[in-house]
Amino acid sequence: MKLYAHPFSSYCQKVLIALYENATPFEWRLLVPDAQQVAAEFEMLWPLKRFPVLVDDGRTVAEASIIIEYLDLHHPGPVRLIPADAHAALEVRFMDRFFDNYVSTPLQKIVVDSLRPASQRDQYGVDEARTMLETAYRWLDQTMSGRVWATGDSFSLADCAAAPALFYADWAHPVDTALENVHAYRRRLLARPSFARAVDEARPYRSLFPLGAPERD
Ligand SMILES: N[C@@H](CCC(=O)N[C@@H](CS)C(=O)NCC(=O)O)C(=O)O
Repeated sequence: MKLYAHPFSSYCQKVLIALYENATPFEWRLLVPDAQQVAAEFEMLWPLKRFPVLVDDGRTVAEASIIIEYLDLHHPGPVRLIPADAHAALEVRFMDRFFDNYVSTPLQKIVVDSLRPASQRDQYGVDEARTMLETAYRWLDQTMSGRVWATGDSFSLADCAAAPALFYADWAHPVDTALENVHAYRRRLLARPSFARAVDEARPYRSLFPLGAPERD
């Protein structure tokens, strides 16, 4: 399998966690500015040019959640990231949507806006994104009460989504210190070996964070 990805990208880290959880072998196709051949392959595979993209036996799989679902179906390992029970799987997919739509999406809005020329910035949209993050953090703090992982005791697809989302969201819009359940969950995610590895592999790229990476994590 080949993974078109960049180590500092949050959605790529989401998939890397799944791969590392099960020690699934794959070949990196590193999307860096001077790798023109890789970029050309990537654009042919997925003209929408959002990464990561997985290629397995001639089949192209895009969208991080779908890649993880695909891995669970076609390359399962000891850690099942989608529960076999359909009701439990629904809850996992719901929490995965929560982290993508209400943490990662506003996070991306803030980060991408900061890369625009000053005259083209969208202050209204950024304020909306910050408000959404505040609401999401508060909801998550209540939801995580008594839970170890996003849906309870088992690590899942939802935790793959949560780890990079909360990691970078706390950099862009810090989580209130009063939200202890969110902070504790974020720390547990950082201590998980699969995510710790992804974070370590991305350390050389921290200067890419346009808002300035804090001296922590
Ligand atoms: N919905 C996509 C989002 C992927 C995404 O936004 N990836 C970012 C990197 S974290 C990207 O491709 N950025 C490049 C761009 O926006 O041009 C998924 O779940 O995989």
